[in-house]
Amino acid sequence: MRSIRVNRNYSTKTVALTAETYSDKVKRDERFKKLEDSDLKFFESVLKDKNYLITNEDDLDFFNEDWMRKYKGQSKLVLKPKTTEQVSEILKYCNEKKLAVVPQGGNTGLVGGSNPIFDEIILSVANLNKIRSFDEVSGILKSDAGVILENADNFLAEKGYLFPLDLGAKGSCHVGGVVATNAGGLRLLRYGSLHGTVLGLEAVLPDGTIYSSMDSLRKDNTGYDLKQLFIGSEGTLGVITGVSILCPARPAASNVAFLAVSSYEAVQKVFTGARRELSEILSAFEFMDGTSQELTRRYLKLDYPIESGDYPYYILIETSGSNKEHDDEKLETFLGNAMEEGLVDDGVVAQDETQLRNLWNWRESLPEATAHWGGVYKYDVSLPLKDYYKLVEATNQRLSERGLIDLDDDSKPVVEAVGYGHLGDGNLHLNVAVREYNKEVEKALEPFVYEWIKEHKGSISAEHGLGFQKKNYIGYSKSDIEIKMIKEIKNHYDPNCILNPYKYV
Ligand code: FAD
Ligand code: 2HG
Ligand code: ZN
Repeated sequence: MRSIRVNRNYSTKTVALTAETYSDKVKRDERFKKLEDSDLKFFESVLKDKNYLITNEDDLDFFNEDWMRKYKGQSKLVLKPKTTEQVSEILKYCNEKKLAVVPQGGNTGLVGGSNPIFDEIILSVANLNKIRSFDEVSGILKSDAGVILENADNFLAEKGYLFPLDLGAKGSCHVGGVVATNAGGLRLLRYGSLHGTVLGLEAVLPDGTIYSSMDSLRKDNTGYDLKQLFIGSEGTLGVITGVSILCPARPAASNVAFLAVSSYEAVQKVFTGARRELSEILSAFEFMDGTSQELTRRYLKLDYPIESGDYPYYILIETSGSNKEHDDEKLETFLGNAMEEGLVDDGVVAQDETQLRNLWNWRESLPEATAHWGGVYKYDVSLPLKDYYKLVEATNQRLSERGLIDLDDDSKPVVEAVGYGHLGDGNLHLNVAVREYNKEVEKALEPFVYEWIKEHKGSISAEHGLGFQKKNYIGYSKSDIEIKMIKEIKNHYDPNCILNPYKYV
């Protein structure tokens, strides 16, 4: 199993307080109580161990700041309960006292959703970290929410199974965190969305009520499917404490090919060909533009995987199946045809497990590479494939017209605007790498990017969610009626709005 622990030390610059950077967007809600000694005493009595309360300024930074070092809250308290009952007691108390709470998993989210804005209490589920059970016949895993994704997958590997979601942050993000985000990841193309694979959840509602559907079965058609409300709710409806998920058998054979392509037209043809010719063994189809590769090359200080030159587009294709000989032959024929048709200019196929890992590591290093210069504005979008790359071109044009962008000129705020993503799912990651976060750049990008996406019938969030970043932009992807229904559900379950305030609801 590939393994990267998410690196958070790429910049030594201090992080500006969200409340100051975005003072035009957000004010502290004075209905929320400020933390007092009596509250701390209560939490100590629930957690029964001072180590499960963090109040030290230096230690708090890790929880207050986000992975991109773009957002920073001012929480004075992190609580790390060990049981669902403790989560319930904490939330019941916070609801009664009107203390605001931010649920936090591995803190790898990319929209500022896991960090407070003001003095909200951070409720970390990191200590809820046990695998509860695994049924080797059905493949159903029941796990605490705070289990690190990679640990869950390693556990499953020993049983011959696989967690049906994989992403670059796997060494840090939690099973509960990915469910709360409805993360997509690198193999959604093959295993589908968490809305399909999650069978049941345990979650604590803002008033302390414990909801559980952990015993649910593969098929259960009895009324509303309530767990769906929590999948992708981003910590605004309840704190997820347990996850029951259906896991597929681990494929016996995997192949990875890394290809260079000269036109976007050809990229689309390679995709349709891969779906047709590789069909059931195709497990990932990842897209990267040439400039994203240049940033990665400079960041990793390694040569390109393909040494014959610079190309405008690259593709990573993965196959997973049960019969190595069959899969090798299929991939070879497919690649031979694509080259003969002139769709692929050059390529490498991993010859062993190390090469396979290296190619995936290269792809998974892109988010770190784009953040390496001092900051990054990230837009995670769904677009029809015909328009998929046009957004990167339009953004580059806009930044160039304003004289804001230059890869080699340190006096320009923007380093590069690059595109990569899960093309197989119609999901593009537009990343604008900057030397520092800058209001002029942000004004050039927003709402321009959101308007462009709406005009081209896309979604402003394919998999990262809305969080704080897109709090004012949900209307670009949801109708007034949908927003009204979302607010009604929120008000019903969280009338005091204590859970993850100042975010998208
Ligand atoms: P956090 O960041 O802690 O929280 C995310 C949100 O969920 C917050 O709103 C938080 O309040 C809420 N939350 C967390 N835990 C709970 C809980 N137990 N109960 C209720 N609410 C909770 N995402 C993708 O979709 N695909 C990718 O390929 C991908 N790759 C990534 C690669 C890197 C290097 C990084 C840094 C991030 C990547 N992400 C990707 C972003 C992705 O959102 C997160 O990695 C993951 O989903 C968040 O999990 P977490 O445990 O870190 O949650
Ligand atoms: C990925 O696909 C993640 O690597 C992060 O979703 C995307 O860096 C990004 O914008
Ligand atoms: Zn992604």
